[in-house]
Amino acid sequence: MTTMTDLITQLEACHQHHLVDYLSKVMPESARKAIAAQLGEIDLDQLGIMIEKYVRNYTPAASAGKIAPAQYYSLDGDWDKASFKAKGEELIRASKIACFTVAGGQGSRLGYDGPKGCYPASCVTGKPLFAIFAEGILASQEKYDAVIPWYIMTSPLNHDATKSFFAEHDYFGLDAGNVQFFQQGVMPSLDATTGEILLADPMHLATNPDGHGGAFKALSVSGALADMRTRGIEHMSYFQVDNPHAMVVDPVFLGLHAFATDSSGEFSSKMVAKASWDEKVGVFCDVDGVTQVIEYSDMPEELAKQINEDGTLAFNAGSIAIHAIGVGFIDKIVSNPEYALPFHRALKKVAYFDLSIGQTVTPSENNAVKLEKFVFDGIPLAAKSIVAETDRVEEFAPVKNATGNDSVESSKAIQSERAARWLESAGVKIPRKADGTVDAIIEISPMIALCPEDLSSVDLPDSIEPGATVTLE
Ligand code: UD2
Repeated sequence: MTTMTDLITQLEACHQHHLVDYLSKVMPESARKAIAAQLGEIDLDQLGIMIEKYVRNYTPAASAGKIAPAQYYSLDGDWDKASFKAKGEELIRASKIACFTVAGGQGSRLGYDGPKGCYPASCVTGKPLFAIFAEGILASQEKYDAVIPWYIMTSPLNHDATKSFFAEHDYFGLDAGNVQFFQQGVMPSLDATTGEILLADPMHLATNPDGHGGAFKALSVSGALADMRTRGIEHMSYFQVDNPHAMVVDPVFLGLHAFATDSSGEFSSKMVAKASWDEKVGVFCDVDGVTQVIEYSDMPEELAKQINEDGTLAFNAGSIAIHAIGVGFIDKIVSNPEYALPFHRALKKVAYFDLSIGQTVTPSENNAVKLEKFVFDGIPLAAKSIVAETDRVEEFAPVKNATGNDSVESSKAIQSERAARWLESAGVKIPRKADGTVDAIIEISPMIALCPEDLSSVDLPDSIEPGATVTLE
């Protein structure tokens, strides 16, 4: 156990003199104990190194190496989709696939006060994001006569609220024993100038979730990984909570991930052609011969804008944050320090308790450094990682912002468009406006169809009236 003297020595070594003073001052024993206990949970030697690197002596990383566009399985490419689909279906039928959703973020960008997954996102019935995925899982379990456990990573910001939401809704029809919630870790938020650990209030350090890259460690320490092993799960279908169009299990992609000769079955990804050079999605690149994602904020502008002879973007492989991850890969990452994911540094506004004045300060400018890990930094650590193209409308309708791009409104328009396409493929006449957009609002529940082919057994109308609102439940 760390003694107070050890703690003070460690704090001094990493320039946390404000906390040394605070712990040495006359203060209620409860506050001293609370702060000391939280500090005791942190690897202060390691944190000291990161404070030097990311705050006190921060210099942006130099160029990543020789960057080229990543290779990918293109949508209209000449590869045997039917055979990979059959192999993927076999994995699902054998109950070897689990779903994994990262849901540690709040709905703050949406202006929504609660876990993002509780946000009413479907275009007609306003179904919460969690309900849409739950229905997808229920329908897939039925379709493949399999059990598909669902692991949901929350954060301390929303763990209790998320669990209560599922309980209130009776797990949306899923067996509660097959849904497991676990919390990701946190990192202390740091003063951007001094590297001092900020306090949220006299009893608590200010912390932030450690990024979705914290998933590997959290899967392991929470027991979720062990649970997967017990159940015989071999691969996870990974998607973000903000994308109602994510296919909860995609047999073609899972088959490709697990069986393609250029995949080690460790970490595979889906991409869509970028909508514009500055779309806010990471880009699959080949850096010195290794596939990896360069986040949009780190992508050199001249590369992002580079175009091919036919006018398309050279770096067009946008990440929609859908992956397949082998269970064995999680072990590899968590048990080898050489595979530790790097941290990314973000400057943010963080309210803090100022010890010198004994008051909470709400800054108007960025004042803090948050350190986060990104799950896709696991990609270059896989022995062989593949990327597969998918159709944007089919699989990407993110709900991130209150208005504009990636907003509720844009997501709902994409949802209607996808439903319209599915119905058109089944012979239903769809009203369209002069600009080609659907002149109706259409929602198809995953319980009715997981893909257009599933509509073949559904009783459908011949046509939809212009301006109609239609739900297929
Ligand atoms: C993410 C990707 C971006 C692109 C885009 C597609 C990152 C850094 N960028 O952008 O490249 O693929 O999605 O939509 O991921 N989350 C946690 N814990 C955390 C932080 C985030 O669970 O500590 C979850 C969050 O709930 C959400 C997802 O990760 O489901 C994405 O996080 P974001 O909103 O920060 O990422 P975004 O939209 O900027």
